[in-house]
Amino acid sequence: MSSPHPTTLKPYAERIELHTNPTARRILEIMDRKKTNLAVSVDVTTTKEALEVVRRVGESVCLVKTHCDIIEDFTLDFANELVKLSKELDFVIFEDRKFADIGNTVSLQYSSGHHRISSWSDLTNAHPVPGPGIITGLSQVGKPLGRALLLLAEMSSKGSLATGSYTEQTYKMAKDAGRDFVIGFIAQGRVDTNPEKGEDWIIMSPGVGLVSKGDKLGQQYRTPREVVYDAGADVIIVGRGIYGIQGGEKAVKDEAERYRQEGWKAYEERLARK
Ligand code: 5BU
Repeated sequence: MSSPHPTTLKPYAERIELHTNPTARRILEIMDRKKTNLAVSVDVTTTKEALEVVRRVGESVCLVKTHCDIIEDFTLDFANELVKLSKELDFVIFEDRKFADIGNTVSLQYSSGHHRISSWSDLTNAHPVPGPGIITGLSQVGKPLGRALLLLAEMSSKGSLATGSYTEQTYKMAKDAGRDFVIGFIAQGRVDTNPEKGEDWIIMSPGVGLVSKGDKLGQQYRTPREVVYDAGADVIIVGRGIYGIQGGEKAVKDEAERYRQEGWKAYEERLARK
């Protein structure tokens, strides 16, 4: 058996000092303080439902992930309410925008338009496919605001082309950019192979479920333990497994707590492997 990835042996709290980006530091601080590596993806289509889910799961999560372009009645008032809840309930906002264009266009998509993502989202993500200009374009907008970026190194969906040398080059692109704005990856496991001393990346994995193994559109699920203990990811991202649970308000809250406990147990067990 190969030895565990060095980052996976460090407590989240000890990794804070390895980051200069304020959002990265805040994520790790919250994870440690609230004992949670759970992110809930709030993929509902109205602001009312979205705020309801956030209020139910807020205490159990380190991050709330949004897709602002699926919300029919999105306004900046909604975004402000989300920011208020993120302070009250202590979580980071992650707009899963998956930017994928040239630097100039993504900087406009990030700062402007109907959604003004950079004004309310602490963290966002981008496909590396256009090359490093996408990082430069987004960082011009986000870095002065203390925001952070994840690169999409892998995806959870069946048949994804983000594998092998694409994933390796994504890691290299992040290293070349430095860790003041790019703080990690969306990936299915540790893509930061052979990290140097002091190098630390936050890995977040979607495609997590305790019950279902997938959906009819190519999504594939693994359990929190497979993601955190076996694959060494830092944050589990759960959508339908939590907000889609039947049974009303309390069921959603309880299910978030169940995933939080599963994710945290897997993290504690991975630390104990030393
Ligand atoms: P689900 O309901 O748990 O399947 O939702 C997963 C969420 O994570 C959803 O918002 C996706 O857009 C997002 N996601 C994903 O599922 N897989 C990926 O590789 C990436 C994002 Br990147």
